Amino acid sequence: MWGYDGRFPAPTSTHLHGGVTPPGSDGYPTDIVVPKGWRQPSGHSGHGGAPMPADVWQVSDLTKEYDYPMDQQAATLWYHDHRMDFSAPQVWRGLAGFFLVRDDEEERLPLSAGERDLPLMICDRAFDEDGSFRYPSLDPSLKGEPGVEDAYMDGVMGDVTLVNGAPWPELEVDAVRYRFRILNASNARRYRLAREPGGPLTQIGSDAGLLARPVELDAVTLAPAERAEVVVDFSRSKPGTEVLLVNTLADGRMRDVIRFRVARRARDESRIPSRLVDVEQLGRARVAAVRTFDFRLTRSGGSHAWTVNGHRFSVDRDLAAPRLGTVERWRFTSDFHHPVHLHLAHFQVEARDGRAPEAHERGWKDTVDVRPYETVDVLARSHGYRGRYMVHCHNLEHEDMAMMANFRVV
Ligand SMILES: [Cu+2]
Repeated sequence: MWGYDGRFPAPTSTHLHGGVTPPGSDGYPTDIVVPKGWRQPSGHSGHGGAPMPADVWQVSDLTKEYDYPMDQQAATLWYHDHRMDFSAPQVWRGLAGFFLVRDDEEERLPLSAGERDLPLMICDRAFDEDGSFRYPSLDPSLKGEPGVEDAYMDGVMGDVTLVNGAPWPELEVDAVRYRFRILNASNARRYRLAREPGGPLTQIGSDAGLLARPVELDAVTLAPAERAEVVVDFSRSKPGTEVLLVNTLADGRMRDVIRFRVARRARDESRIPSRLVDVEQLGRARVAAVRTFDFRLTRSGGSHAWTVNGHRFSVDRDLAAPRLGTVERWRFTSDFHHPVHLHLAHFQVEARDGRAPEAHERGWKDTVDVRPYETVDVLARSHGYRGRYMVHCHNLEHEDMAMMANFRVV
């Protein structure tokens, strides 16, 4: 149940990111919960370009019950706002959180648990002098004109790194293994996370579940909305020393993410098994259809918009109609960094520019980082429910500026 406590001033729509969720509970952008006294402006056009008639809105007053059947495997999911044209400023202000799914298969593994199994939500934000969130909205009340000033078209970045809401925190750890469920909850910033001093990060899970086998990496790259489950072993660090997690894609203060202070030696019964879970390989499945989705900036006349196959988002246009339970090859092409997210359908990366993906990208995913002028093929299975779902860019400013499309599972 999502409900208002009287403080958040604007409508919301809650999306469970990575959830296999019925369409009425998926957080469609026009399926909104509104605060007391809210009047939805009719003719509001937003970045979709076309006026949005009053009848496209499904409005719930004050509360809405969301149905999450949870017929899915253990994974690190999260939930966040998905309101039409306003997701970016609303997530920036804090409408996001973790949603951890567990199951017996995962619980049987001898991985770090309890206080040594920690979610880390990493994001960048900016603040005004009074401590309020600073965001370049055209209308900071979130009630009228959507969008950001033109200079922020590519995405909004902050100058403070938050981990679980705290700026550049320190965490005291035992000299043992920890399992970190890392989420990039930034609107637009990408991270390449590495240890300092150097050492391995062992990735054991991606967006939508555990990997088949652990993968040892020097660094873990996360585009907005991607998750990586990583085991960090502090046992070689002497008590009293520090280990930093840094973002090697950033400079200065924004390079720092979180500081671990290794406090003491301790018993550790965890280990990382060489085989984690069975991951069905979609590469062996029959491909029922092949579709292309091109993510780029489209200029027409004096205006520009982030588009999918040349279209700004429209509630009435479906770009695909996969059949329930089938596997399709979806090819994503781009002009920029676009983290492409599918609702409902989990997928596996099949190829990047025709080459097989690296080992850590061979698990289940719901978001893939499509890099500038790259072609990414994924094998996506539309499972669970029929109905209207979305494929969109998860750079939240691009998303608000129309880089979304419907697909309909039939
Ligand atoms: Cu984008």
